[in-house]
Amino acid sequence: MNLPQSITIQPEIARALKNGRSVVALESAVITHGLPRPANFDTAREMEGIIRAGGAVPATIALLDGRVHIGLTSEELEKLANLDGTRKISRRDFGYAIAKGLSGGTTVSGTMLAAAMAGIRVFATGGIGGVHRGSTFDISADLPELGKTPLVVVCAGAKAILDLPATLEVLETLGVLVAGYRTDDLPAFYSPHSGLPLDARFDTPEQVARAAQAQWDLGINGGLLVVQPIPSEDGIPAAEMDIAIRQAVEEAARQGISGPSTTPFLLARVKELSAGRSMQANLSLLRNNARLAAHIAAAFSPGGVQTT
Ligand code: PSU
Ligand code: MN
Repeated sequence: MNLPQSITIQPEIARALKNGRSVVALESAVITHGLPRPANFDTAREMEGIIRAGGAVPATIALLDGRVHIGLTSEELEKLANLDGTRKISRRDFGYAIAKGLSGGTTVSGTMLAAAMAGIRVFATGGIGGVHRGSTFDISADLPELGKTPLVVVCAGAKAILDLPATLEVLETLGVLVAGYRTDDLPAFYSPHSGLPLDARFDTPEQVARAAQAQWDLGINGGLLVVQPIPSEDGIPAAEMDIAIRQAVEEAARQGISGPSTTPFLLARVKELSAGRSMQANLSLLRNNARLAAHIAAAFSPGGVQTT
């Protein structure tokens, strides 16, 4: 594999890709900006274990001292989880972070971009970014990335702190199919249901792999977004979450929080306002998505799944 100089890929992952074994990419903005210590490190390790248990090789992607890492050792993961002042790395940040020798967690957009370069086809995350409530010009770089980078992205919907109907509209415009996994409406991250109907549904990992492969065979080189509801026992009813979310959004506006700090601010505030319940929910859906992503990766046969 001919990867740019600035990328380090773990030998186990390079070998797995070469031999047609399943690999699942994991993001790291959730480690640096999404979860508090020590839950960030513990959860990252746990997700890697779940992916291994599902028969795939985990590839956590991050920037360390100006190098893009595809796969982290346990020591590297621990270092990243405990670093202060890391940058959130999305598409726009790579060149800058490399030139300045920075470390940071890759967002969904940053992770997709690096994963696709390495030939990884499946990626598990918690929730994608989207259109922010009340600020329709704050649109996450995750959305255009989904429109142009060929990866199956497994998530629990867009984060409920966002404007979900607007997020679905933008994804449609960008040519991204949002498909429910064993559900007919968009999950709202902390809550299993948003009530927003979806136009596509999959019930098995094989169906997902077949659809993605068919799309890519046609040269439609965009993502496929698979949305899986949080396990019902860990879900928080949308109406309940909404009270905390509204308050957090108001506070962000009042305090002049903007740009990449918005999402981490809202997530942290919602966690406080929900007395930690939202974090338990976050951990549960992350594990659940890692499990499904491993099964989808396994459903891609070595030479690509058969579409006929
Ligand atoms: N999901 C979580 N926690 C997070 C994120 C997702 O449970 O912290 C991160 C993802 O990395 C996503 C990013 O790509 O938030 C979106 O940030 P923004 O809205 O600034 O694009
Ligand atoms: Mn933004």
